[in-house]
Amino acid sequence: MFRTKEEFKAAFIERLETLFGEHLDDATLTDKYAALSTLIREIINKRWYKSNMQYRVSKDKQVYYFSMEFLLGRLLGSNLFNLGLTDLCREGLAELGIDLAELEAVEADAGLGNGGLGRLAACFLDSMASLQLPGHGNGIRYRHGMFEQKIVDGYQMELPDNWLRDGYVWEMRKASRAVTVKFGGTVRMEERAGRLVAIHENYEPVLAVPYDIPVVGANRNTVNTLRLWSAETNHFDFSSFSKGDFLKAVEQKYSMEATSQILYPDDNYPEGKVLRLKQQYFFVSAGLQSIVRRYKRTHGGTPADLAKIHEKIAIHINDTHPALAVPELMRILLDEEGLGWAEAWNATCKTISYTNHTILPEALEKWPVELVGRLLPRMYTLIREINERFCAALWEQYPGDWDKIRDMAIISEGYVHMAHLAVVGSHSVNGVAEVHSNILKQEVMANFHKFYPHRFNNKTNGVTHRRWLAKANPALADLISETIGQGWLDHPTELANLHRYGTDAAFQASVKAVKQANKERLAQYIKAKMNITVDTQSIFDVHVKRIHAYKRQTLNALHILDLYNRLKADPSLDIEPRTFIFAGKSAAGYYLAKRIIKFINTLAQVINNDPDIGGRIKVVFMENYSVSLAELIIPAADVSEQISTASREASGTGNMKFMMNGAVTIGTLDGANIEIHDEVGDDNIVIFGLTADEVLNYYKYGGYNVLDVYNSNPRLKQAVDQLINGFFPVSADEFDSIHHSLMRTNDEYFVLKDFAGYAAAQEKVGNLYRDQSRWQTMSINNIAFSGRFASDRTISEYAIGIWQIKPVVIREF
Ligand code: 26V
Repeated sequence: MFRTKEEFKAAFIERLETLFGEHLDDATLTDKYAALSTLIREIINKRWYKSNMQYRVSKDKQVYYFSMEFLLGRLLGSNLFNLGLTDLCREGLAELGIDLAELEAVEADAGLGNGGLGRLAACFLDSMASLQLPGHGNGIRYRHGMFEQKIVDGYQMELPDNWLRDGYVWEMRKASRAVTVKFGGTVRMEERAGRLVAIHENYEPVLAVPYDIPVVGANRNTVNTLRLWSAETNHFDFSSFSKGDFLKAVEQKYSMEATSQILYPDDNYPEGKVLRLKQQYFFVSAGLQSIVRRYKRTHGGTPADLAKIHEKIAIHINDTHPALAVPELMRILLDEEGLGWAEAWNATCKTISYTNHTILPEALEKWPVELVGRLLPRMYTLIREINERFCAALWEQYPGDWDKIRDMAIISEGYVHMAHLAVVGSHSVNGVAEVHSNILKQEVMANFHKFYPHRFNNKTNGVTHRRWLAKANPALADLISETIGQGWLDHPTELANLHRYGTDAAFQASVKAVKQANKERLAQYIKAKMNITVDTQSIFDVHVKRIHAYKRQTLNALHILDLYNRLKADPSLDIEPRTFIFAGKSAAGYYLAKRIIKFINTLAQVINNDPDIGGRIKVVFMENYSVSLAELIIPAADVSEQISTASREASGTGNMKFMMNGAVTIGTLDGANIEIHDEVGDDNIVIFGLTADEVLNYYKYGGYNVLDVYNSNPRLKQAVDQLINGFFPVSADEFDSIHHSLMRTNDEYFVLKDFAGYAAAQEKVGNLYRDQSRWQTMSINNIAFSGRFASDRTISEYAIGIWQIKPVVIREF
């Protein structure tokens, strides 16, 4: 370990020599990245070992966060930050003529997630370690993460992500800890010593090999573990091989290893593929096997010991994707550890807790019974047993009410309903923002809430302020610390002390200067990547997130089109110049979302090249949105677009990241926007549109007719017509699907209904921006009241309210 800059420089130079036999002058960026990251890894490893030792001896309860996605982004910068080594390394490297930021950029993003749900899991890992909580991740080591998006002629193209190409310095393969996961085959019940036991035969064994990634906590010594499982096989079909059927032998090996090859890129957009179900069981079974194995070593392996597993272990499932944890933990306790049903069920429910992340009906997971029975025969018999017992309990409570029982059953109409399995098999069910949790209780899961009233609760999401403020926006972080001290880094609610400076002219000027520099940095990137010049004096109005109908990128785009129409009609129109920035990926098979991307790009092409506009408005669609790109874009935003149809966005987390960086939200009363509004008050946010209650009422009772709105708003009518009247230089039917989704299916997401409110809100934004002092006050107040949205707050609520775990102090060394 180096303590001073001089020691660091010496260690770094030596590392280049020992790793590559290379002198500093000859080393490439990649070599320098390897030298620095391996040095840091060694520091981490020592703390990792200590943490593991401490967890073993302290025997405290630990939590495992099961998630199909962990959208980590890059780790060098966040590890340096959490170790408190950023300044020392940056300065040391600078003296060697090396730019730390350039080294950080060498690292590939670990894009093992789609969007909000996966990034939330990554923020939670950071907060658990930083709060000294013994909490670990369990997931899949996808060979290919989220696809790389290219925009070609305005269309999204998907290229495979290859994040492991140059190796991954932060992972440690643990071949000796591999476990076997069994697929297919048959199950029969046999009586042995007076007990019915399940015998699973003729299955396909897949070897699950763990790769552990250290999760470094801020400042103190905690290093937790993210365990990602890779499917491998040591089975090779020698009989086919020796018969000369080489292909068959190799094919079987590949099919077994396929399980962890790809991340499904369908955020909130279902694709019920067999391989996805296989992935779900793969990481759930492997994770539980390794957790139980460790539990037995530490706490004893008798059935009586295992019946108390919930006293030492909490398992949290991130959405329903890991809901097979319920039957799999039952399987282990019943079949492998010899517990009886009642004890096993008691322990299982008390161990598992579940978070719901979406109420979009099409995203609620269900698997065909036939598929579950064929791929996971033992899981299927257990799910049936759980379902029968649950339905019997329902019958007790609601005798004769078949409709209700059918509605709540785990298995019905030929499907296994994963959310029902998760609710029945856990002790806590939470939503991710107040409004979302209330909709769960009152609408989507109302029957379950009546049956299990104490099981439901809310945990409003948060984001790690270390990555999203301190690291992504170092100049703002320094300014904050100079102004209110450094306490906010450990206690983010102390950001509220900035409120006093909201009207302080000097502080306003400093905040503005930081924003300006961030805008220049983003503008340079846009120029270099896309050869578009944007006006850094204009409002940077930013809409970045997955492309989805309910997120309403279309509403934003139609408003831009309307603004353009008005500027064309009246060149003297006095508007505040604006740069509209979009980014986001569409699911590969989501036709409408892909056309929305093309629409935005076409709009950009028309507007950016129209001399009449003279650059007063510009549209930019940045390709390949990712964690790293978000870190560049968000600190440069003036305006944060959070305009989902009310009730559809469970929480949103981008909204929180923008707020922390001083952007002003234009948004609907949806998800966590409502709580942001509560924190900052009416004066510091621009709200428009239908409320969640209004939307839900329309869905239930009807009463909305898109034609009424269309016919009564000529500006809106013009913009909607332009989609299909040949206005755009594309083939005549290019935007038919967008037009259809608005006009032919009665505008499911209320784009037209909210248009006038949105246009008025946008006008208000423009006017507010003109009063720069007023705007800076708003910006500062957003930063000041963002402390509640730090994931440290969220995680302490989970720790106290759901997991019942306490911090474990890792001794100083
Ligand atoms: C769902 C599905 C369902 C079918 C198969 C493919 C697939 C892949 C991913 C998902 C996840 C959808 C849920 C999700 O990402 N929800 C988002 O969670 C964020 C964190 O809580 C929240 O902020 C967003 O509002 C919510 O949309």
